[in-house]
Amino acid sequence: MLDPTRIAEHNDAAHEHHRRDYEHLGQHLQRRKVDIERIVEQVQAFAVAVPSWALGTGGTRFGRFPGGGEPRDIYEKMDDIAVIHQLTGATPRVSLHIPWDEPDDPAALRQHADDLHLGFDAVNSNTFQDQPGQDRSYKFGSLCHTDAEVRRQAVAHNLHVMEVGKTLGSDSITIWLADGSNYPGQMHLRASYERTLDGLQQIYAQLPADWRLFTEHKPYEPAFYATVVQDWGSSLMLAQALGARAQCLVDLGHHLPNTNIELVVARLLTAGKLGGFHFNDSKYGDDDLTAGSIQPYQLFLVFNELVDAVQADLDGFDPAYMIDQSHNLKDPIEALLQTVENLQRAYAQALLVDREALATYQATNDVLMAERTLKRAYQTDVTPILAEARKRADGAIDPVEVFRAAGYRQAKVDERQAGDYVPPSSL
Ligand code: AFD
Ligand code: MN
Ligand code: MN
Repeated sequence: MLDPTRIAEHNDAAHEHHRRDYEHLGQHLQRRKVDIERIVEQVQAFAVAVPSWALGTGGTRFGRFPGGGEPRDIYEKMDDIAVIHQLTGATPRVSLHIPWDEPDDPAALRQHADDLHLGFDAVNSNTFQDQPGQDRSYKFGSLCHTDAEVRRQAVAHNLHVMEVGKTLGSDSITIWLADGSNYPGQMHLRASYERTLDGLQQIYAQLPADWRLFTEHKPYEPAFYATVVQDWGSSLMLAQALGARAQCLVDLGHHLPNTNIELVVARLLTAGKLGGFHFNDSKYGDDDLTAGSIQPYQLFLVFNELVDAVQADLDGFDPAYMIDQSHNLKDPIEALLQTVENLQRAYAQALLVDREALATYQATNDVLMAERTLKRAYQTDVTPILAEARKRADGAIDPVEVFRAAGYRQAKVDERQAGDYVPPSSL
């Protein structure tokens, strides 16, 4: 972790400018009848899980350009996540991918996490790649496979992942399936869905009583013709067929261009089936770019639905917030610091929406004023609120600045030998 006195020194140096900005914003919000303190408290309570696969440099199928000082194992990944949490106060949990980050000794990993004041969010299973020594191949699918033995193996893997998760203290499993086909005729469209549901039912039957199971949809890649769980409709059908503890996970990059994702979120909320998010951003496909980097207004509109749901006290509303990004060019830690800030920004902006006024404009069909109400919140610079929330959590007023000044990455370059890091696929 970083030396806390470094963070304190940085905050002291930045304090005077920050104080003035914060006061100014507080007065501005007061005129809008918003208590800035309430917003800071809510931003402070926001937490998002970091995926274990986001700490090393990512890549595409064309290549990978690793930076130095990458974590070599899950223990070092946890160390990096602890630094992100130290600077932001907002990433207390890790979402583990198995087998990429399968711990040899889950109890020992849990102890390491405890020492770092970290916990575990959803565990992720992987039946989209073959592992060394594996009995059957997933080349033609896993839960959807025509061969019952492959399906059995995929179910067993998910049960194993849940066992690991139980030891770690997780309370949910995310299942993303690459299952699908590349050509018309290759796969029976209805039968493959039914086999998938059957496998998920076997997994769901073993789900610990206090756990949730998330199905994650994705339109294409690696299946280029038909993916079994290709859209939120398929995901919702599965979750509804499975039962109350099955919900849908929305990965922001898993939609075809121009999909209205906030509307998808609203529909899943209505169905009581919004399980959580994989935050990232994209221009074209499953690009896994920094959340809020390409379409910040969309991110705000998604959070607007979430804040609205909280205020409406919707049944079963308890979304798991997770990041799912691949950092090909940026330093992964810096990219994650930036991501956390972008998520908190969208959340804080959404908290500023004057919902009473919006409801009135909607009721009277005042289109312009309704839109302007959203824009007014979105266009408010909430930077001082984010900085204040971090400062109160003993984090940094400017996390990236402190991270760079502290020389953490350089220290890791010296300490962590290159060459041992095995990158996950670019999925
Ligand atoms: C997929 C999904 C899913 C999965 C990941 C692996 O987003 O969350 O765990 O890739 O990198 O595209
Ligand atoms: Mn995802
Ligand atoms: Mn993805």
